[in-house]
Amino acid sequence: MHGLVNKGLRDLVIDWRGPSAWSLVQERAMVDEDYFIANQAYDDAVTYRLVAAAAEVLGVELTEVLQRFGEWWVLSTAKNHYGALMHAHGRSLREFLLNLPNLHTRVLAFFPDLRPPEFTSEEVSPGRFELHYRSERAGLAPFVLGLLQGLGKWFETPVEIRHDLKREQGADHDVFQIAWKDSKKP
Ligand code: 1MF
Repeated sequence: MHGLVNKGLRDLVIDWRGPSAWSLVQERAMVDEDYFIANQAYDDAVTYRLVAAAAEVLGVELTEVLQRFGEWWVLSTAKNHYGALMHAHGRSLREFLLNLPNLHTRVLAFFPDLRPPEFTSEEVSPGRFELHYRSERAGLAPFVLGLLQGLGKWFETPVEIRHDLKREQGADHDVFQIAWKDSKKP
């Protein structure tokens, strides 16, 4: 994955437990790089090893690391490095979810090496979306759950998210139900 992803994970570990924890993660994951180059594609195995090592060093489940990392990606990595991209895709959670299917198309124009997942979103009713997530990468659904929670915080919209259909449990792909209080409702 893109260097920005590994850098984001590094920053999260340092924010969570300090630089010494990051050193341990690097050691366990057998990753020598201290700095990841933002516009370079790295082997996915590097990211998976870093996430697994972070779970061991921090003493939490893999899914918790991925979920926290999803929130961190939106609220820190994307905000600090790609604020304009984020702002261009919506001024509300509803707008952003409607635009999510196009998000990676924009980035692909600049960075053809990207292997983005596919999102399709459907507005079921005001304040309710069904989001379909398809990826060539396995095991990252908790990351996407964290991304959605991060988006809720980004737009200061408390969300409830259900992850009903799971690829991990044999479904064709992952489906999330996202719900919030629609202020326009009576
Ligand atoms: O293939 C990749 O390396 C890759 C890296 C990051 C693919 C996708 C992403 C972003 N995506 C991560 C989930 C991947 C899960 C999977 O593969 O199954 C997060 C998408 C997302 C969802 C909700 C809200 C915000 C989101 O992301 C915002 C975003 C997306 C892409 C970038 C930044 C923020 C980005 C920007 C520039 C990049 C790469 C990624 O690279 C460039 C582009 C131009 C010039 C230099 C570098």
